[in-house]
Amino acid sequence: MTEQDCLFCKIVAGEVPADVIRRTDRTLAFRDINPQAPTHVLVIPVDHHPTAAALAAQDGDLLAEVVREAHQVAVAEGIEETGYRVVFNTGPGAGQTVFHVHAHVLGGRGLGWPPG
Ligand code: DGP
Repeated sequence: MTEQDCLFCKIVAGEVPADVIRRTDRTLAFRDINPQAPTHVLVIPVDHHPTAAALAAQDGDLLAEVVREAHQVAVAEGIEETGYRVVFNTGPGAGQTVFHVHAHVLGGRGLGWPPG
């Protein structure tokens, strides 16, 4: 399930290059082009779903798989022990700019709270 003109669908299809670090049958993890921390990886479902809320409604198992993969990224990047953050920006007011659901996995530095 892909959507025309979706940047992350194009990354899944290999039409836009990305630094892919992990993949499963249903997910892909690649480095953010504009990293906000020493580790900044995006985990997406291969299929197109616009937001975390939409994915939760349509396929909760797949959303759980995205979160499990976020944890595997943290292990692979060596940030599990020190702590890391998993963020789903949901909606324009929260800063979502790409409407193909993605988990930001951030770590490798101290992370302040509350986020901006
Ligand atoms: P958000 O603002 O939550 O929708 O996050 C979108 C992220 O996607 C943002 O941190 C920057 C990243 N991004 C945008 N374009 C590209 C791209 O072409 N390649 C990669 N790897 N990341 C991108």
